[in-house]
Amino acid sequence: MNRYLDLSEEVRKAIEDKKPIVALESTIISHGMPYPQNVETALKVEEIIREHGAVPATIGIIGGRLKAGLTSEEIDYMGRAKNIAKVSRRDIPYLVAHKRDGATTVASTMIIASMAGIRVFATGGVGGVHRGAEKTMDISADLEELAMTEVAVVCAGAKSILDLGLTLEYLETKGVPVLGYQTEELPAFYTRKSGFAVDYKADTPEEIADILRTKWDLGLKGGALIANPIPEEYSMDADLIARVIEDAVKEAEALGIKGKDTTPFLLAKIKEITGGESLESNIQLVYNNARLAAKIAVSL
Ligand code: PSU
Ligand code: MN
Repeated sequence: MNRYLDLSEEVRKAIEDKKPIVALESTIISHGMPYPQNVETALKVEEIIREHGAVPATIGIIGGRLKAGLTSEEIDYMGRAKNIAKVSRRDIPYLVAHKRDGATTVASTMIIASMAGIRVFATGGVGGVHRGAEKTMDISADLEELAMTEVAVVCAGAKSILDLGLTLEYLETKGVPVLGYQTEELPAFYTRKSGFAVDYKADTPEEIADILRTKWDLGLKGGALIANPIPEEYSMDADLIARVIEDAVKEAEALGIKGKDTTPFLLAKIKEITGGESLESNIQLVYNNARLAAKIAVSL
């Protein structure tokens, strides 16, 4: 075991007993949702994973220790504390060396999950190629991580704050399979449709587990993106959300928002404009992804 890594008691026991484990990220807690909904959601997600026969491992960095499995007190702390850094791959050494706290993104959650031997991870949305990336070169490190680290990420697709077409092109170049769960189309987070096709449709968690096992048995490195559409009853009006995102992207440009602040700024703006509706959709799609991830982990 890596000397910088701490396992929670529950995760340690699950590894020992060879039980299925699902990783969860903490940027969604510290930067993705307001308090107290962030903490309530994080705890409920863990409960859903347990109900489906797997063990949750919420991942983060506390006092410079990489944590696979946070206690409910630690989750509450990550949800309440201000100034918790958003941590991607490049930030890990600094935070660990300086014994700081950090909320892990998809990329850094994959790294820590992989250190703990965890292969399945549930979240809301992944980072990707931003609109205008041909100029800004703003491409999330999440995509590079999917190319190199053996973890399958279950998400509800990606928000159209990103350029979804370019994101798919990037994933193709990097050899990352994009599997649609019971869909041919890449979902766009708040909505079930995006106009872009996934690489392959998979109809059951067992089929997904089989494809993942085969990929890794073949010695092909890297992960996979599992796209799980938001349940119909919680999906939002496509025109409304398109307009809101358009406005948010324009405002970010006008304010000169750059780098790691872009995604949190856009997410906060969308929430500000659409109020509780988008938050409720966001929460429900995370629950939906937790259910699917637990089933895939059990099957694996
Ligand atoms: N997209 C969402 N919700 C999120 C994120 C992205 O819809 O919470 C977070 C995730 O933690 C993701 C990170 O890994 O933002 C990507 O940030 P960046 O674009 O700066 O790589
Ligand atoms: Mn970026």
